Amino acid sequence: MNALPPLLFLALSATLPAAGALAAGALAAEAWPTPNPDNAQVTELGRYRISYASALEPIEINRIHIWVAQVMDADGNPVEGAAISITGGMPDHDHGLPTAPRATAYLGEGRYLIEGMKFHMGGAWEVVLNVKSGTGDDALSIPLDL
Ligand SMILES: [Cu+2]
Repeated sequence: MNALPPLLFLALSATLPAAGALAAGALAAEAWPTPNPDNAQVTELGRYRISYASALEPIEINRIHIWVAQVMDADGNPVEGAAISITGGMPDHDHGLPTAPRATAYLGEGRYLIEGMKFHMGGAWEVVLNVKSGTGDDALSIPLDL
């Protein structure tokens, strides 16, 4: 009696993070930014192809916003169940990101919701998406000129 039926458990797993994101003030599902796979970039070791979209386009200084990253494997299949961590900063200034962005929900089709993105000054930034999955560890460094 204490185990959820598998289908119900899957449904809860899929909806709870999204509900949390909405409570945190994120955009409704229909408004999530949509990465364009045609713009995908290959990770350092060639294990993944990642495209991303920012809810702020262009990105504005000092505004917390969300990104969506779409992660495909080298064959173009969506990568599910990956652990994504976000690092980065301004290499020229020797400081990191002012926030600790996190991947908070899986949106399907290899897409991951990233909350807490913020840049607090103009200049050359670097955002690093670190991906761990059964396919292996790899990272993509995204240069941004803000
Ligand atoms: Cu700086």
